[in-house]
Amino acid sequence: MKSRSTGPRRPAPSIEGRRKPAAAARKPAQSKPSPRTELHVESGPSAKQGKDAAPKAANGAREPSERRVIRRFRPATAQAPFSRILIANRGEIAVRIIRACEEMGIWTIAVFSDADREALHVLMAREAHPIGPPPSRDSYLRIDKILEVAKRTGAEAIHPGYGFLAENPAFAAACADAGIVFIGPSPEAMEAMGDKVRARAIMQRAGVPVVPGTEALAGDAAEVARHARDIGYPVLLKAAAGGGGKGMRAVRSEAELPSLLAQARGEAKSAFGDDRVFLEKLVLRPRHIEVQVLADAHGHCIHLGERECSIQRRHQKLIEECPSPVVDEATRQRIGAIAVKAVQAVQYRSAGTVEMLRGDDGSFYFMEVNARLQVEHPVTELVTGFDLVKEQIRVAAGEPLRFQQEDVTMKGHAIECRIVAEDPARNFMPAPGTIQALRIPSGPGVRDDGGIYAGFTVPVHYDALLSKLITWGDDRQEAIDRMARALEEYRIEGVDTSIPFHRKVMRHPAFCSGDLHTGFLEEHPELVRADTDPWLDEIALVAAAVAHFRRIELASARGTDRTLLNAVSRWKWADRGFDR
Ligand code: MV4
Repeated sequence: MKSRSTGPRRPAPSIEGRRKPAAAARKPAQSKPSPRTELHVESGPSAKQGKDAAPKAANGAREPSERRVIRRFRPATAQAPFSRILIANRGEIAVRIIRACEEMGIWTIAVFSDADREALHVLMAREAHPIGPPPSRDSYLRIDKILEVAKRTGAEAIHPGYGFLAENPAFAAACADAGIVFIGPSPEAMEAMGDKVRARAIMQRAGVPVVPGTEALAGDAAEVARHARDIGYPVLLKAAAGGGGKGMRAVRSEAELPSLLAQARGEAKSAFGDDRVFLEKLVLRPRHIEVQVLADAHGHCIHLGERECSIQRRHQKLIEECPSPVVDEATRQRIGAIAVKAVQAVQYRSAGTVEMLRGDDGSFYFMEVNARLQVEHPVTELVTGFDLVKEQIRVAAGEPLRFQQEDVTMKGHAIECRIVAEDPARNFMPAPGTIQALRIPSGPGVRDDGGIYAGFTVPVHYDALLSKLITWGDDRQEAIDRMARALEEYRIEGVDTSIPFHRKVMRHPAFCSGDLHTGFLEEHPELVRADTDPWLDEIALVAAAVAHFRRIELASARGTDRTLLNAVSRWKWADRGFDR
């Protein structure tokens, strides 16, 4: 529900030298760190390049916005691949990477925009540095600022997470130029996979199955129509520079082609500055099935099975699972080998994903390579037992893979629900606000990868992902049952979230039977419809207030103990997760 409490804010967790925006920012720097800081600060391992481990201003005072963590730093027990990593991201994925680094004894350096001063990743990192105003183009997308922090703090490597600069070849190249390891593939591999027409051609040459289609088409509608006739309708227009469905148009007959071509070109031009489009045969009722791969710098590459990601809305995935309900072991090895062949065609290194489309007839086609760690990586982790972030860090440092294909076994089933600050009943409208109360589920088979805490204000500037709830079970049914149970336990007050939507999906017959395809939510609109009175929250609030004041009246009439007056209402927490 919408944030409406005006009660006192929870005090912010301690950040030494934290700078408040506006007025406070102009105060002179503290010349002396607080006694608490002096007493407990550990500066961590110093940089290999011999730079200062703890950046100090010329007078020895701490930079005003810098902070140091008071927790004891536990250096690596074994030889860590790096001693200091900068995380060029925010939210749940930054937290996820910090957790891997903590386990490996690697010192973490966070960066944050002005909107994220109190974000969880800032609180959890060993140190954190400001990189600019809230809009991502002024902060999380600023290659210069991020590299400046990396050099100043002696970071040996940068983990880009996903989104932002994760698939930007210029960033990967700039890291290399600065002598800093980019934890991801080479700029060349990224570049090759970024252009969808080029990627198609490379894959075709490597013997990877692609959907029947064309190269980039520069010509007019008549020429495009000739190609469409060859392929046979229905066809799909796609942007050459594209990805993520932008500039995509399904064409069912020649009559619709000219106007749809103009639309596709226009959208591609504005989204990518490149109006080249190409054609593919339209795959009907497809499933989105992707294969996780892991490759080192020594030519070794393994696959870690597939994920099914068909439940999405406007190319935003909402639920993912591992394994796919329609992939048997023989198919898994077949598409796994295709995925390995695909990434080896570009000398790919690091964790990556080969996205495939599965037609209703069981055929698999290459779609694209996601040259990054993906949001949904935890389902693969739970089923294979690998820690993908740690493996990514190890291969980035040049270590050979410690596993062979035979060492990869899959056990049980995992499902991930993306908890986003959007209102599913209002067409997934963004619902930023302050998290007023939070109860995170736990118990057997439950993992929550979150980036929030009670009291945190979800900034409006970034994507709406608050956390990912992942459950594991012996089989798909147990994973679903655990997800349904965990979703009942989950409470996020203050912002609307996708939790009620996920509760409905977990008991939907089509989902439970595994009958998934990319049009699932269009086929089952009841899952995204508001099914209760949107005023119910307000009515309940008024009822709670009336009950409260009646209690006060009774208490004063009877002269009862004052503690009754101080009782905190729990009305929102007593609803057993009633689906709104
Ligand atoms: C397709 C397709 C059907 N036929 N290609 C959408 C984004 C991009 N990654 C690939 N996409 C599609 N390509 C052919 N030849 C259907 C989609 C598609 C889709 C794919 C994956 C997940 C969700 C999707 C939703 C709509 C369309």
